[in-house]
Amino acid sequence: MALLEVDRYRNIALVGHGGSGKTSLAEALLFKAGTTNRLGNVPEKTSILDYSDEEKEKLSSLDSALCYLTHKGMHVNIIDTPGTPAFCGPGIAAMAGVECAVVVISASAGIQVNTRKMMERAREYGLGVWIVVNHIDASNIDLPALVAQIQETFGSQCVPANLPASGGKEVVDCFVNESGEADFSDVGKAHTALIETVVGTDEELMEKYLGGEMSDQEARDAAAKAVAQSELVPILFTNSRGDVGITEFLDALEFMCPSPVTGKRRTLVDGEAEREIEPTQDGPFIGQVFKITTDPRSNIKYLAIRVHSGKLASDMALKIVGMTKGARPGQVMRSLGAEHGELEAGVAGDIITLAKLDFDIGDVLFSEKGGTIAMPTFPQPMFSLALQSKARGDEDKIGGALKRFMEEDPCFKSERGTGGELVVRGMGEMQLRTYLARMAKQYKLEVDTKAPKIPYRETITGSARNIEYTHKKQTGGAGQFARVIINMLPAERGEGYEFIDKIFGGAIDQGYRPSVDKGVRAQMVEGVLAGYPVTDLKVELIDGKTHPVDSKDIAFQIAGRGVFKVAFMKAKPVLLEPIVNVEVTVPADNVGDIQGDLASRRGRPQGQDMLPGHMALIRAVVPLAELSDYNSRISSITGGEGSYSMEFSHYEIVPANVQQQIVDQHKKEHEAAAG
Ligand SMILES: Nc1nc2c(ncn2[C@@H]2O[C@H](COP(=O)(O)OP(=O)(O)OP(=O)(O)O)[C@@H](O)[C@H]2O)c(=O)[nH]1
Ligand SMILES: [Mg+2]
Repeated sequence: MALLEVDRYRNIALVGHGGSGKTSLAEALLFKAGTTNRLGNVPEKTSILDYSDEEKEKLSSLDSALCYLTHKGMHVNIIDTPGTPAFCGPGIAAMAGVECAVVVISASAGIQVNTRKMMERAREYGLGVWIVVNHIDASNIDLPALVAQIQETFGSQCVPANLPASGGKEVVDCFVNESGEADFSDVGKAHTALIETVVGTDEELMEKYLGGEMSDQEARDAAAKAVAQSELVPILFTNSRGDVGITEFLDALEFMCPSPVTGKRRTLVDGEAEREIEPTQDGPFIGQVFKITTDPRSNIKYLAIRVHSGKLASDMALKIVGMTKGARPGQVMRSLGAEHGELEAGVAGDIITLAKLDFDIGDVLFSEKGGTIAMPTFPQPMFSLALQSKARGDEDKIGGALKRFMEEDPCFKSERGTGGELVVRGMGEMQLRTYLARMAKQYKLEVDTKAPKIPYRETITGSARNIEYTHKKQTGGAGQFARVIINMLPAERGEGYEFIDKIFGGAIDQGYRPSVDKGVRAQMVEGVLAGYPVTDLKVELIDGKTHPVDSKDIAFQIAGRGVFKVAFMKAKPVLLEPIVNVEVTVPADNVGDIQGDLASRRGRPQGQDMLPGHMALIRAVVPLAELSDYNSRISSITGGEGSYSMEFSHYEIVPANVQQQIVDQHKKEHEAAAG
């Protein structure tokens, strides 16, 4: 295929809640445009996008998948993303590859948790948005009410671009048609609303329109721009299993979907310098990695890259900031689900695939001058499990497998937690269980799981001044001597630790002062009160004493540790605990029980929304420590119909009575360990 001009590319990400029909819509588009010669079907396990064994088993997407089609001289790249809220990572990352997020809503389920989340992320990141109301063949649906609710929730700029007609057997385009029959509303009215929203973004055009002088072409040119500027969010209707609204969707891509030229421009940041990247194929190469997948069979790592400028050829040297020697990109490819076909070059405006390169999601690859391009913001995963290898000696291999999952999913983390536990963190239990099952199947690595220790922190709320500590050792061999005097002061939350050398003269030799700092840092890692890392304080070294023979690095380190412990206990020490934002979706009848349960967990309510289908969304901030059994609790209150998600919010001081329990528990464990 010949390479196209930049403005002939369209890049869209299908996002939204699980089961809304994103994958089915993508399959219908591919089939209609002739990319595939049979219509892939999720429940029959013939979808080329839900191609992994796990996706076929769950009948749901677990990772984003790339595909493409050509239509009316356009090359359209489509990224199908998972709708399960716990797998939102790949969906958010996909936004870095496109100009337009297509938010798919099921006509029967309506606006759901992940509909809102993805809408928020897409807007925050500055993408154009389309809404697709799919599954319009479902029974017992109320489309006028859903449209009203979409407008109420997401704004009046959401207007139908077409309307179902003939009892949902077809859709009528409201951009071109000035009148006509529809199942609800009125084509004429919808046409006027749509055109007025489009011309409302441009004064000159508005005048022409009011004067009856606007050409069709002018209206079309303004439409994509209005979408790019979030002044228009077109609502399209589809039945992706029944070939309704699919052709209209494809046609609308041409004039209602922002192209790389009319859509969101990316800004390249290099230190202080910022510049908007011109999407031209003549410029130097700049692209950003937004997806990584490792083929479980061949072990080959594939990187999906959005090209923002220039042209990538296989013999170029690709770099990221900080890298001196470039990497050869190798064969440029184009992905269709699990298949990767060869491509002659990767040009600005397109999405390409490269293999076997050691880069990460978010990396900006360049040929001449690089920098960074902001990614959409990811939620901080807070659902965690501590892992214990079932077989001895597997720890390194487990670390390797987890690293691979972490590379692929920006909302999955593995780390050494409190007390050296191996902890995995994600958006929900299902996501973590999926990765652990994958690890067992693909790598034959089995683990036991338990609730991890809560990552408390220790800090101070008061100051301690002129605290003196002397370390002296004179038994046998060479002696040790160090005397230090410090002030300890609290710092703002999040400031960490600062060491300030305030010694006048030479009370402590210059060379030993960093030793005191080193000792303090070592003690901060171990904690004082209950074995948790210390944070947010300042230590001023104000005085001390050096011995001409016995003073040495180690002596001052020990003194640093010692003085820190004494000062810390005098400076009103407290424990800090992580607080999370929780969103609980439950049947409306369970709201009272859920609120009561949250209150018993020291939760503070932050508001509540009614959702369609007699459901409610409850928001609260809750200490993470109170949520270890929350999954099963919600399940039992709601008979399995409720769900929740959480994100890290901030650290807060633990209430005194709870702190006492944690300190006592630590003492008990410490004594038990000591023997
Ligand atoms: N009748 C009908 N069924 C549909 C339609 N769209 C999707 N389905 C069915 O609904 C189910 C879910 O569709 P998917 O395409 O897998 O939904 P998804 O949004 O990709 O779901 P996740 O990957 O879990 O986020 C499947 O059984 C589809 O066959 C539609 O328009 N009409
Ligand atoms: Mg899917």
